Order: sequence, then C-alpha cells, then structure tokens
Amino acid sequence: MKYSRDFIEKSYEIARERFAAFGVNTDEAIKRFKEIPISLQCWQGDDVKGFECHEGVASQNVVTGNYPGAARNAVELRADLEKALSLSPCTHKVNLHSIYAEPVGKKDRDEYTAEDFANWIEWAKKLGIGLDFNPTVFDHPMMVDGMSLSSRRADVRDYWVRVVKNSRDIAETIGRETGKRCYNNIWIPDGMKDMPANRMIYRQNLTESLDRIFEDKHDKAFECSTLEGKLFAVGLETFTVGSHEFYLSYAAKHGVGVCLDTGHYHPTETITDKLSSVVGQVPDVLLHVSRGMRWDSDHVVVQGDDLTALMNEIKRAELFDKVAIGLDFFDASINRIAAWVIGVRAAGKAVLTALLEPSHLLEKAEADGDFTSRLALLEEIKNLPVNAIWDKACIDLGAPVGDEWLDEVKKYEADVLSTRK
Ligand code: RNT
Ligand code: ZN
Repeated sequence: MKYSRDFIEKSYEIARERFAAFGVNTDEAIKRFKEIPISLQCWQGDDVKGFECHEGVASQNVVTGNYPGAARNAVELRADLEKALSLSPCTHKVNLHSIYAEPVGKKDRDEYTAEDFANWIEWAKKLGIGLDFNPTVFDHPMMVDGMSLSSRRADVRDYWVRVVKNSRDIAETIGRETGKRCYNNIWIPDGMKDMPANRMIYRQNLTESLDRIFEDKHDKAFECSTLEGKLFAVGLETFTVGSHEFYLSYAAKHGVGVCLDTGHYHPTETITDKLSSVVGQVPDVLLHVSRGMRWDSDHVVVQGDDLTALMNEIKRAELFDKVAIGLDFFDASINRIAAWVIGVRAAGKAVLTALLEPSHLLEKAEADGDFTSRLALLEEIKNLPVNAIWDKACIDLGAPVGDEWLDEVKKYEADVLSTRK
C-alpha cells in the first residue's frame, strides 16, 4: 500500500488544529521526538546466538521459532539492522552484546577489547548513531551450574568479573568514539530451579563481584552501567540471585544505574509505577521495553495501554533525559526485520503520543481536586488524531508511512534473507 503525501499533509493540518485546541504544539512535539533515541537490540536479528561457537553449551535465553533468514555473521546482521533502521522515523541506537565481537584470531570472552568491536563502531559512526553494550554473561562453558558472578567457585567469579570489567572499558571507548553515551547493561541469569539451602552466600558473592567491577572508574558521560534484575526464568523458578530488590538497593547505595525490563516482574506490576519511585535514588535508568505474554516471553513490542502509559509517565515526570529507552525482545517465529520494525515503530509512536498528550490539563484537573474532569479528559485524549501527526513525522524524517514498510521487508526477504541457508 502507498499513501498519498498530499492527503497526509492535509490530515496533518487538521490534526494540528485539533491539538492546538488542547494547548499542544504538534510541530514542537515532532522536533522533540527526534531528540529521543530508542535502542534496537541487535540480538533480535540472530536469536541471541552471537558469533562465538561453543559446542554443547546450554542457552540461558528461551528463543522459539525457526523462521528462515537469521543473520549468520556480523556483515549480515549489520545489513539487516540497516534495513530495519531505514524503515522507522525514530532516532536510533543499536544495542550490542559481547558475543557480537569480531576478534582477529581466537579470543576468549574475557579478553575482548574495544578493538574487537571496531567494525561496529565504524558502522555506527557512518550511520551517525550511538551504540549500547552488554557483557554477555550466559551461553558459555564458564557458566557453572547456571552461576557466574555469584558462583561458589572463585575462578568462575573471577572469570566473569573480568568479562564485565572489560565490557565497561569497551563501552567507554564506544561512547567516546561515537560521541554518544553508551549504556552498559549487566544482566546475569544466576539462579536455581529449586529451593536454595543458602540464598545469602550467592548474594554476598554477587555483591563482592560487583564491588570489584565498580572499583574501576569510568567517565559517566560515555559509559553508564546499569544492573538488570529479574523475577524468575524457565528452569530457575525458585531463586534469582539478581532480583529487583538486590540490584535496586545495590544501585542506590553505590550510585549505579538500574535497568527495568517490562517482562521481569509479576504480570500485574508495571514499570510505569516504578519510575518515579526509583529515579530519585539511582542516577540512571535504562528501560528494556519488552512484551511478556504470561511470563517473560520477550514477544515483539506492540502498541497498547501499557506502552502508552509508560511513555506518558516519562513525559509527565520530565524524565526523557534520565531514562534511556531500549528494546528487548527476540521472536524467531516471524521475519526478524519485521519484528524490529514493528517494535521500534510501536515504541516510537508511544513516545510521540506522550509528547502530544495535553498533560498540563490532566495535571490542572488533579491539582484542582477535579477527578471527574481528569477521568473525562483521559478518555478524550485517547482519541486525539495522533496517527496524523505520526504520518507527518514519518514523511519529514524520511521513513515509510503506515504499512508501506512491509513491502520493503518482503522484498528484502525475497532478495536477501531467502538466499541464506
Ligand atoms: C534476560 C534479560 C536480558 C536479555 C538480553 C539478551 O531476561 O532481559 O536483557 O534479554 O541481555
Ligand atoms: Zn532485558
């Protein structure tokens, strides 16, 4: 489907007036939208495999589906990402993991340096985008009984402390080289399927490992470490060492950031309510915007009340400078490039929707104690013509309108993805 540009311009003019009646300047909203980056998780492109090869090592991320065309190497992954980025009007970053290194010769994961990511850095510079980073603390022979930084074995902890320390160096170099702050997110799967005899020992070990990791000082303008907690995982139902409470209290005490993944809490808990609770106590927050279906299933992000509420909260509390937005899902059952595009366009549209919200009217009603008007307005706002502003933003920012992107993905699938065996 191809949409008439003339029709979109006309629709925009009408929608602009409708928003103006609510005291919202749509031109300003589009301008601000351009300044808010959304980080795309590179691991959607290859089902979190990476380019290291470890025979017979168990994976700690559950990825389901076998849609053809997954990227098999860095050249393919970058090409696929470029295709996805070209189909979204958002300002992008790309989020890497250690396992996407391209070392010259054989290197173990604890030996990686920024040089092993030189191609990624050059590529990001060429595209004018920032990069984020994650030490990969999973899918490796040094994961012993599913444990890493909290292992009972000192040599295992030492190994992973080296991996994470190196990741902080790599992230700082990435930040300097790209001129854009690199968020370095630390997530570990450590936990147990059944009742632990001694929770404390693992949490003490994790604390000590983190203390060693954060002995190194980095320039926060370029490297920002965040700790990502989690409730449970398949196979680790009873105990997760790095729980939300563990990391939140560690982060608050030591001035480290936290990463809040929308899939990592009880299904009725929302990140939306957590932001204003944590931003006063921790220096930085990174979001992993995901979509959990019944559990942390990492489905592709789509539009909906939860996503809108999250972005509205960031906007209302004026947190766009303090809360960084990243995506985290991996669906191998559909075209992987479409997965990125659907997810980033949904997140971007929610950001724009938030910027267009006449929040000041809601705030006034609430401050006046007029909760009737607050609820009535909330309902009215849901149907303001956001899509007309979104379409205009797509045109202005050189991205396809509506489902025009789908034709491009289908063509890329036929021309490129289908040739990968
Ligand atoms: C896992 C965490 C983590 C990973 C990525 C691949 O539950 O959400 O963020 O998804 O590091
Ligand atoms: Zn996550």
